[in-house]
Amino acid sequence: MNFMASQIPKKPETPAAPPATGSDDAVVLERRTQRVQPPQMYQVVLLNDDFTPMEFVVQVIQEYFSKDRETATQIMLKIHLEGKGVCGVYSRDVASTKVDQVLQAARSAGHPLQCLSEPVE
Ligand code: TYC
Repeated sequence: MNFMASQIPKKPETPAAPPATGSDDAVVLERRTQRVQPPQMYQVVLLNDDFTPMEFVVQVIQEYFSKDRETATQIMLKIHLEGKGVCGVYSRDVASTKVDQVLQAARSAGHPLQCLSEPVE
């Protein structure tokens, strides 16, 4: 029978720091820099257009971005005046789902509202 290993075992990514001993035999733990980065976050942005009713945009922001009516109205007005506005910041998958939901709701209602997600920073 052949007992040869089919894969060379991988080295652990972050091997434990060996305790260093100083001259007085005290154990010194080495400080390591944290290498894991937080996940990239994505902001969901609505774009202004000349046709989608303000009330529809407010309702979309309330429903899909969990904003109260006043906050949703402020965001809608910012988009209306400045051309675009951030409605929320999420992980990539959640942001993508929000975009799909908003576009689906807008198309179903016959509005040209545009929505996109982009990495934060
Ligand atoms: N500009 C639109 C209007 O005057 C309102 C609007 C606001 C449309 C925000 C889209 O993302 C938008 N009816």
